[in-house]
Amino acid sequence: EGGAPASGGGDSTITMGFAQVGAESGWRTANTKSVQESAKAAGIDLKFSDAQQKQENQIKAIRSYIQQKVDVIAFSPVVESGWDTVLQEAKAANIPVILTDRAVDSPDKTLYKTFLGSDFVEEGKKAGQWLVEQYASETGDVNIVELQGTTGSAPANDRKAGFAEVIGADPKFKVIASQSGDFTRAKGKEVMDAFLKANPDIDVLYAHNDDMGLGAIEAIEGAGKVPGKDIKIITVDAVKDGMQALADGKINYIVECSPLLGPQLMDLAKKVLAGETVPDRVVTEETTFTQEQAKQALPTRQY
Ligand code: GYE
Repeated sequence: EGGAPASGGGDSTITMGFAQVGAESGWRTANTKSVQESAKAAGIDLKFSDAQQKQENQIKAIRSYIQQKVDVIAFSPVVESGWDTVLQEAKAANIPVILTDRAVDSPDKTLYKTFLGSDFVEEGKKAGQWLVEQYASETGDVNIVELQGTTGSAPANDRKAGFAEVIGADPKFKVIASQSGDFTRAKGKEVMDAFLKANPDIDVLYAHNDDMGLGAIEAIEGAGKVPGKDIKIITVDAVKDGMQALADGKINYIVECSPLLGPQLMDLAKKVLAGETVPDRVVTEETTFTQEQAKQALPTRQY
């Protein structure tokens, strides 16, 4: 396999430095596995780091990849802002960068070659559309609580915005509380506990990922309420545990977000290094699941 520039250290094997967000959720675990397996399958030498959801750790990892003169850097930026300096350093070192999963807000689009991942605004809209349809004949207020993803992250910003846009068309939909649960089960439970104590009358929970929804289910059951019935639950991701809870009737609707980005990422890296032009945006294809659809999909679900 050709394509690696001479700076790669002699032979033609491509070396990729991958700076992962962390291991905060089932989605992330599946994403890491996909990246590692497809690097292996593509014959790409992968250097992998886990930033434990901290931007400073990711910046450190990227700087070390620059120092090691890897051929290509790929990363999933934990938050959207604050990347310009380190991306300029990679550019100055002639190392192409590919964004995967999450976006950066840098106005200079020459700082990276392409961005592969989901359309998170669209995911938020799908969540909102389901709600609007479910409550079409409802005339009273619909009280919603929202568990946001990691503060400042693209999926948290965009899933909130897409949802708000759709439900905003009807004033009966009231978001009575909205707080970050950092995309983890533990935080999802903790924040939902607080929501339940402060608000006796919650109709709907919108959680920006399955894991926070699953943590919230524990809080709801702990408060003596029935998840999926007393409180309707919408989440995003569709990882196994989420799909199981959906099939069991504890979640009502899941918007899919695919973590299986590895094969496309390796393909894009090879093309970039071979000097081929790649689209500056590659959007992941995904669907949505009702409880019935989850029952059907579960047996063959890959993650
Ligand atoms: O939805 C969540 C994970 O960036 C799309 O990060 C990803 C999100 C995913 O922690 O579960």
